[in-house]
Amino acid sequence: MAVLSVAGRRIVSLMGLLLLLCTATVFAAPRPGSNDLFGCRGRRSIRREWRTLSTYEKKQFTDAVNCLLCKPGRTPRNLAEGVRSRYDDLVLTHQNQTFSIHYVGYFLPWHRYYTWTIEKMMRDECGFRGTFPYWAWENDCDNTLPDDQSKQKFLNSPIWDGTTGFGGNGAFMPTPPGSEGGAPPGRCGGGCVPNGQFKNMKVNLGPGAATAYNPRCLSRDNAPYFACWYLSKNGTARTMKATDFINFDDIVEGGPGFGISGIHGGGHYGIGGLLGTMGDLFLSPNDPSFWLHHANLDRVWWSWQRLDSDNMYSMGGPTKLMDKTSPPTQLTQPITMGQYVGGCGQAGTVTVNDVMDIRDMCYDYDKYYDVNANNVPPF
Ligand SMILES: [Cu+2]
Repeated sequence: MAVLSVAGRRIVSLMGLLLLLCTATVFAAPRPGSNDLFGCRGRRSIRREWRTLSTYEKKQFTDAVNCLLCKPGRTPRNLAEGVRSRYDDLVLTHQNQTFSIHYVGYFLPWHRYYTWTIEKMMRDECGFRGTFPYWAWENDCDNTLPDDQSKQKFLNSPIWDGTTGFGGNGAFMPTPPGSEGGAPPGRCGGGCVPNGQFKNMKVNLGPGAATAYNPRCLSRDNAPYFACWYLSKNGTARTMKATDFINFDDIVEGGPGFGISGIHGGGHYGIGGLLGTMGDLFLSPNDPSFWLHHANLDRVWWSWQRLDSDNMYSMGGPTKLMDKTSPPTQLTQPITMGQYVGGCGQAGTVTVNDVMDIRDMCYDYDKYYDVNANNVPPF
């Protein structure tokens, strides 16, 4: 073995230092009283906004998603014939639980654990060592601009970049007769995603709750005007000003109807419109932009939790879909991803209480929203 010169050793140690600086993981002392249910072993990864990632970091993320799209699924065919990939296992879990995880108090905790689960699968099964991204949508939405400029700003977001990003809008397809009621105002796509890192992916399940094998393209039907109605800075600020969890969840989820969609529906129907994958309540995780949107919803919730110690473990809201007379959601409610999702060592079933503090789940965010929806350092 060659002996390194002093200069050579200096280069090696400089490389080591650079590697250390480049890694997305920080070491954090476990919080007192936390039981390391999620196996953090003192490590915490810090999620960052998509456009602050380097080209290399973006590729690490999209490669890991593509890896899950290529690995064989584990759900037996007799349970869901359409499942082909590990990614489909994840989509199926969302499809199967759709009516119990939306428009209920349980919505935010369930989707927090779901997003944590894909990150865990990417790390454990696909060797992902990168940064999990979020989409700070106000960067692409400014409803104080004239309509045409606001639309162009949304469509030209680096999120949709045709090379490094999630790809652009589908070609315009007219609203099919009879489905006008499901079309968000200003929808302008509907066809297959034409470029980007997921251009060739196959959507195997759906539409809706269907689980037969039905391979087709990933589709997008952007509705920029509608999206920015909710996702401009003032929509997030309105959410951050919620007075308690029930009020907060109500504003985030809104209701059925394009006039009351909230920041959750604003992103789903703003990206997926009527004919796009993200607009399908059951199937939306099949569009990888789902994870960017949900990571930011999670960041809004976490930022709101951090505003006040009363918010941190505040829970409630209906246990039955849109039924405000149903019993309130409790911290003891179990959350499950089902038998075929997650990996070695994943806590199979956790409770809402377990996912209330994301520092126990081995991650945090580089920036939080303040009450006026400015991005500020963690507080
Ligand atoms: Cu969902």
